Amino acid sequence: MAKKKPQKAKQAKAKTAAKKSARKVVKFTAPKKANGNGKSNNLPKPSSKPYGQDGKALTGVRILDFTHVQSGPTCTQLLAWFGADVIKVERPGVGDITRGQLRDVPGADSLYFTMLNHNKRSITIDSKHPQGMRVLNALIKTCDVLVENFAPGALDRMGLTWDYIHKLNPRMIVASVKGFGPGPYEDCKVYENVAQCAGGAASTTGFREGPPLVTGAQIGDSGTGLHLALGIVSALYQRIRSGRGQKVLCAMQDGVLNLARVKLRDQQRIAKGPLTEYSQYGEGVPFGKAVPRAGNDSGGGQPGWILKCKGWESDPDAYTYFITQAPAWGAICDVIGKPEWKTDPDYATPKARLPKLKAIFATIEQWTMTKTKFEVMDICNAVDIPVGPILSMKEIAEDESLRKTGTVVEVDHPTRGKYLSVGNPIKLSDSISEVKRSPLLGEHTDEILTDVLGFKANEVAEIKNSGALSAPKKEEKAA
Ligand code: CAO
Repeated sequence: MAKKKPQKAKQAKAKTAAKKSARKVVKFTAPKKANGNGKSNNLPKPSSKPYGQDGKALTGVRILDFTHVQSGPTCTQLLAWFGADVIKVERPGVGDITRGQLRDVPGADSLYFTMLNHNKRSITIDSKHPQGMRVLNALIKTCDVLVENFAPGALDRMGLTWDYIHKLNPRMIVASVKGFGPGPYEDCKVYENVAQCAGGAASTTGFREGPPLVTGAQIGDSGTGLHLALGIVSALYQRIRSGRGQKVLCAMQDGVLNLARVKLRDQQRIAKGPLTEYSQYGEGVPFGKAVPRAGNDSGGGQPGWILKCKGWESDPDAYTYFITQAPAWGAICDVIGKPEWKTDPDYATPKARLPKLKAIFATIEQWTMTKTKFEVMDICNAVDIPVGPILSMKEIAEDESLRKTGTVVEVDHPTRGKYLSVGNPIKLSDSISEVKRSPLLGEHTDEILTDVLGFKANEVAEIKNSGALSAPKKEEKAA
C-alpha cells in the first residue's frame, strides 16, 4: 500500500505544480512527419464540435503587446479577436498616449484608444526599473510573440535587444512596425500621413490641378498593422517546424507601397505611352514622367467617375460611383435613355468612348441627378451595372446589415458608456470574434502577475513596493 504523504508536503507540491503551469510556455508541437510537400501527415482528427465552438484560431498564443498609437494596436487587436491572449504593457500613470487623445468624455479613455484595443489585458510596467525588467523577463519567457512599434532603437535602449530576448526565449517572435525599412530614413519617427506620402499614395491621390492628397483610410497605420498580423501568423506557422522564433518587420512605407502597387504598375506603363484609361488622356493633356493624380478615375481598366445624385445641392454625400464596364454598356444606354449609343460607332466600343469619357459621364450624370444614390444603386444593380453610393460615416454607423454581421458593433465601457466600433472585418466560420471592451490602464496587473506569471504574494508585494508598476508620486516628482 502506498504511504500517505503528509498534508504539508502535498500542499507544497500542488503549489509548485500550479506555479509551473502558470509559467508554462504555450507550446506548439511540431508535426512528427511531413510529406514531400512539407504538409503534415498527422493533423488531428476533424473536430466533432459544432463550427464556432472549438476554441478560436489563435487560442493558446500569448502576445506581449508593447504597441501604442494605431499601427501596432491594430495588429494586436486582430490577434486578440482571433483568440490570442494579448497582454498590453503600458507605462505606469500614462499608458498608451491615445488614452488621452481626442477625448470626448472627460476622464474616460478616448474612442481613439478604445476602438483599437479591444479584447486585450493591460498591465503597467516601468520597463526602465529593475523590478519592471524582472516582470518583463517573466513575460518574455511565457509569451510567444512580442509586438512593438516604438521609435527606432527604443526597444534596444530598454535592454530588450533581439539577442537578449532570444536568449530568454528562443521561441519568441519579435514583430515590429517602423516607419521605414533599412536605409537612409531608418531612424526616423513616422506617423500615418508621412507613410502615405513616402509610400506613393499621396502623389497619386487627388486631382491633377491640385496638390497631393492623403486619404481618410489609415493605410499607413492600420494597413501596416494588418500586414504585421499576417507576418506574425506566418512566423508562428513556421515555428511549428523550426521550433524557433524570428524577427518580423513591417515598414509603413512598404505597407503603403504594397497597397499602391497598381500605381507602380502605371509608372512602368507610362514609359511606353499614355495611360489611356486616365481621363487626362481623353482630355488631350500630355503625361509627364511620373504617374499623375487621377481624380476619381477608376483604378482598373474600367472607366468610372463620381457623379452627382438627387439632393447633391444640400447633401455633401449625395453622389454615386458609376462604372462604365464594357459588358454593361448596352444596359447603361437603356437606363439613361440613350439607346442609340449602343450602335453608334462613336460610342459603341470602349476604344471609341475613351476620348469622350468626360462628356459621357456628364450625360450619365444628367440621369443620376434625377435619382437618389440608393435609387441609382437599385436600378443599376438590377441590370448588372456596377455602381456604389458614397456612404457617409453617419449612414455607415446606422446601417443595419453592418450591425448584423458584427462589422459595426456597440460596446459598453465602464467609464464612457456605450460606443460604436468596427468589429473584426475578417470572418472565420470556426473562430467567431466577440468584441470585448478595451482594458482600463493597468486593470489586469494583479491577475497577470499571479495567474500568468505565477509570482507569489510576497514577490508581488516586493515588485509593487519598488514602484516599478505605478506612476511616480507627485511630491517625489517635484523633489
Ligand atoms: N516604461 C518605460 N519607458 C517606456 C515605456 C514603459 N512601459 N513604454 C515606452 N517607454 C519609452 C520608450 O522606451 C521611449 O524612451 P527612449 O526614447 O528614452 O528610449 C519613449 O517611451 C518614447 O517612445 P517612442 O519614441 O516610441 O514614442 P514617441 O511618442 O516619441 O514616438 C512614434 C511615437 C509613433 C512617432 C514612434 O513610436 C514611431 O516612429 N514608431 C514607429 C512607427 C509607427 O508605428 N508609427 C505609427 C504610429 S500611429 O500613427
